[in-house]
Amino acid sequence: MRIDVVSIFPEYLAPLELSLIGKARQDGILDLHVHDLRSYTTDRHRTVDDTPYGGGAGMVMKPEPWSQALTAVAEARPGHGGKPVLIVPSPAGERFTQALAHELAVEEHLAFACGRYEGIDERVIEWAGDHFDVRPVSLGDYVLNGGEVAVLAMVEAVGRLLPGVVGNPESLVEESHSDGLLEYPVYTKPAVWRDREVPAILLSGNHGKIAQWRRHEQFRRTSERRPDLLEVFDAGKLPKADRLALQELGYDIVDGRPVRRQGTAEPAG
Ligand code: 6GU
Repeated sequence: MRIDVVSIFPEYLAPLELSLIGKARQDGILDLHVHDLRSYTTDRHRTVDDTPYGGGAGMVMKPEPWSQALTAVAEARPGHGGKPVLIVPSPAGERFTQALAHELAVEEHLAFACGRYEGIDERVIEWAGDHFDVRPVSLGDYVLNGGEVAVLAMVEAVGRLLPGVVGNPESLVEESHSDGLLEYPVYTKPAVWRDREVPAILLSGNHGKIAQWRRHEQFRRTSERRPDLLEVFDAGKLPKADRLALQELGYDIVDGRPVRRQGTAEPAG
């Protein structure tokens, strides 16, 4: 996969040289390029922003440096496939999810346009549609100063799904959000630490019981911490043990979705 990132703070992306993503680049799995938006300016001051039409606080990123930078990125696309995907990090975008990470992981070419200030002139986003499949994307409902930190998160989430990046691909199966539930709690040695014991079932050697306990913990945690995930969880074709686990936690399955039984308390959280 090729990834291009355009930013006025290219140094912000330095962590992408580290750890699994850095290794993927060394191994030739990920061809990642970071571009300084200012190198696409033509004035003496390398200006990338200006005041907003209509007034208001802050500055807006000028269109021309962006069109120059994105044209260079579009021309660098590998192979002769379709349009590359252009992710525009923004709190006003669609939510970034594990499902979107999987969608992006099969693309040949991704580009990220890191806005700062109040954002990029909207005409750039429209124009870019001629060259890219444009997707404004948000990490969540809070505001960052710019897209760079969001890009670090998204490149890591996508990069680790590329074949050969995570050593043991089974690690990708049993983790939070891979099946719409949060992950079960994990423990390692010692078996007793500061008077706290590891749950006895995990020391039993009974792998069937352990799998059942972990599944129950997934439902319990998701119910406590993320009831919103459980509301949309597909409980239509669950095995008997999973249905029982949900019932013990106070849920009935109605039209294939877990629904909190009348009279059961909100989970503590
Ligand atoms: Cl993707 N960008 C910015 N600037 N702020 C955010 C965000 C992205 N996601 C949440 N807040």
